[in-house]
Amino acid sequence: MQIQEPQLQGQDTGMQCEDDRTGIGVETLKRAFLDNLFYVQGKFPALATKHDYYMALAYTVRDRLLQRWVNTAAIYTQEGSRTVAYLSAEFLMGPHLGNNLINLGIYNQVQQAMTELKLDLKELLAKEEEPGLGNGGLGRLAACYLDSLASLEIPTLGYGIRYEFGIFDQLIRNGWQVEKTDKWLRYGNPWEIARPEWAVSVKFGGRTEAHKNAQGRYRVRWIPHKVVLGIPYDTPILGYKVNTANTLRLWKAEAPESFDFEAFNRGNYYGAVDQKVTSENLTKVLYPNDETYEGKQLRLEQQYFFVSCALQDMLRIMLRQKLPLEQFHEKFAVQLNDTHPAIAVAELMRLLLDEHEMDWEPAWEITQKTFGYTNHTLLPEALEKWSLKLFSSLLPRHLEIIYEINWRFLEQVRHKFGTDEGRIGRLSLIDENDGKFVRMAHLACVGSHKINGVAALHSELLQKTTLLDFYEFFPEKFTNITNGVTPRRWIVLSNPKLTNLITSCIGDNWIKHLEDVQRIETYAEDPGFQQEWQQIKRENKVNVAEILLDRTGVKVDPDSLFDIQVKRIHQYKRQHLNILHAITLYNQIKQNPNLDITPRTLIFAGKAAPGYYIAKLIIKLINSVAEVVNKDRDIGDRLKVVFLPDYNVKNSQPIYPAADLSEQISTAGKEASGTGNMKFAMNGALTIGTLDGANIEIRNAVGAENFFLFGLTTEDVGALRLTGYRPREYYEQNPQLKQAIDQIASGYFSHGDRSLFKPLVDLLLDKDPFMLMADYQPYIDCQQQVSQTYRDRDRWLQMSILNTARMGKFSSDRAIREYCQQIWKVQPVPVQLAAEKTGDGWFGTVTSD
Ligand code: 26W
Repeated sequence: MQIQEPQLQGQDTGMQCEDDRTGIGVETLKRAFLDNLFYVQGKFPALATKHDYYMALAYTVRDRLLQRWVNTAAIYTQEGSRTVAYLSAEFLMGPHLGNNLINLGIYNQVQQAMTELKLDLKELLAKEEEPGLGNGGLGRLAACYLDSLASLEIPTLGYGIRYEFGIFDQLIRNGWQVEKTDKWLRYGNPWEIARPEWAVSVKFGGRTEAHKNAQGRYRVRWIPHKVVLGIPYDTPILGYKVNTANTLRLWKAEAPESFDFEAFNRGNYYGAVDQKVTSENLTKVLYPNDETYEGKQLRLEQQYFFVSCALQDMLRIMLRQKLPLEQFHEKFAVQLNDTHPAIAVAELMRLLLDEHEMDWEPAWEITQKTFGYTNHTLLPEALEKWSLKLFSSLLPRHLEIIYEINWRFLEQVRHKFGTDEGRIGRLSLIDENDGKFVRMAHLACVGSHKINGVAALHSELLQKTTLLDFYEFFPEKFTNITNGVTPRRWIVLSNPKLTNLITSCIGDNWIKHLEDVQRIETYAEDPGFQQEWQQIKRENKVNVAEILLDRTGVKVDPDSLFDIQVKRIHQYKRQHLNILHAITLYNQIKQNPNLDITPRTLIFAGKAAPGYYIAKLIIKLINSVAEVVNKDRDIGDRLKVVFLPDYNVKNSQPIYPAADLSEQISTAGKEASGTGNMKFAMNGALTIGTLDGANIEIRNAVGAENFFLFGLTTEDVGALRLTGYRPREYYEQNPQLKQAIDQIASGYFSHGDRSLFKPLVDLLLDKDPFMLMADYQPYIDCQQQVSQTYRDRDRWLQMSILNTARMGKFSSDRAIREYCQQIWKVQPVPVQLAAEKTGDGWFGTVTSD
């Protein structure tokens, strides 16, 4: 067979002068696509796999991004723009292709081009391996914020870690979670560009030496035990229908030389290669713990590694732009996404003091003005603290700097409050209660000018409890910025049908200004609109029903109420409360086989941390209940329980649009914000929830009458704890609850095995740390309300429409505007396409550094 270079038959319609690398006409896209298949993948259609086609399309789209990316960098360099640096150990970006098609505004053209080539765009989109470089809420929030920052034309660099293995893939075997490594880079990543020319060195271990410099000043030199190279990999982050393409810069660890030459020359070839392997281990794998801190050395190494890379990179940018280091805080607003990057406070001090010979006072002023700190959790087990032993062996110089920061800080505390040793012990950066530890949240608080929580209740609780002493010392630092999510991914990309309906009524301005979606309120009682709304929800449910059948073998009825809880599996999120409801419904039907109840499909998905035994047991319980319920002929289509494996960004996208009911049932005071709650409500699901996190603000926004509220408040939880909580009493006094628990304990759902769920049952009856027993009956009653309301079709539809209409506040665009105004003090810098600006673009003269 003779292979020829790709050639298309026929004429380009209208746009014959389009550049093959940037044009967006359908014919041009087809030509560019086949061109990339040939020149990048080295394939032709007869041999190409679906994945080859995906890659060819990804490169075609990337080509169309590059002009914007390069122009953005050029403008920022030329204007020396003030820049946000978002430091996060996690970025849960999700697949890039679909999002880039939306943001470029070429989804329809590309779909047509693929159709004309007899390819299905949906199938190609499904081929993308998502970069799962995060655990859950915190990592996904970082991704939504990058989308909004670019869409609002704010100069931004996202800094993080290029984990070779992201969050594990979840398999379900015999009802149990099984973890599989996530080899997301296996077939290459078309969205990143390595920039080895900007590599930096990061030191670890060793010792410090004090000396006097030429001016007779006290200086410290750090003599490390090892050095690791950080190689940046850049991914463009395009804003929605703007020319801004910001950069996500992720760092990979490498050995400084491919060989340790000394060892090599001694004939120790394997020893030499070993060092390379050890260095590269640093960025091998994401820690899969969510909300549980573990004092693992490699985790601290990862944190320091990426933070040092990021700060050195910012210093390089300043030097290149010939800005004096005294202006560091004017050039960069650096945000710490939780305490994972909090070591940045000590590292910036070290760089300014030791490497750039600045004095303490100006260096400290710059540092404090540079950083903002976002707290994402109140759970005590999530607060990071590192043992002095580990810390001093890995970062000896940083420990000295932290001691000095602490000493000066506690002097100020004494000055303000006198010698109140209790208070000083509580505020100290060093925890001496039970062994000695560095408290990372304290370092972040002292080293930042602003500290924020992520929902109104969470920020209030931070100030009243976890960070109370800091709040009393510098109240002006504290603020709240309620989380938001990007409507581009979570409505436009995930729910195209709803997007078209809304746009056909009010135009498409709402995609950039979600407050505008309020204008659909006038249609909330319009029968024609309601009819279309219902039809779309039904089609989205049919889609999920097909996915469930395909992945689990369970057939569900799209006309039943889709009741969905998807999120990390955690005791405080109370998936097991939801399962108690499932068992209760099951028992009600069994006791009264003719019971006329609202048919429901309960859908669960989420990963458990591999070492979190109880969470894994909850997954097993869900699957065990599902097995009994789904095959019981008495139950029929009135109740189904399904656990969808491997919850991630890609798998979640069809879920939100298909929900009737969103489960947000955490114990009050435990969920900092939640963001899934927002994605559901935006897509017209009604929420059943507690007064926790952002639920409170969602309820205020959509109206109490359009929200199913139940359960203890934060105050109730505190009071009940104080008066002595006795979970077993609820069990003994409530026959329905007793029956459900007894069934779990007796082996009803475990083929007679009474030991399987015993740890869970004992925990609930004896300790019940998250108060399921107290909230059980109010939850069941509230679910009864849900079932009643669902029967009133018009009422339900009206509530659903009003939920979507009133969710404008929860766009990440609003959240980012608040960060820009309150914390970062940064302005938009619009980018024009080069051709619009000057004849020859930004690249008139060629220079090299
Ligand atoms: C050190 C172990 C560890 C790892 C991750 C501790 C804590 C975390 C994160 C802070 C956990 C997390 O993702 N928190 C979630 O952050 C979301 C975004 O603000 C909130 O919406 C969720 O309520 C919060 O649980």
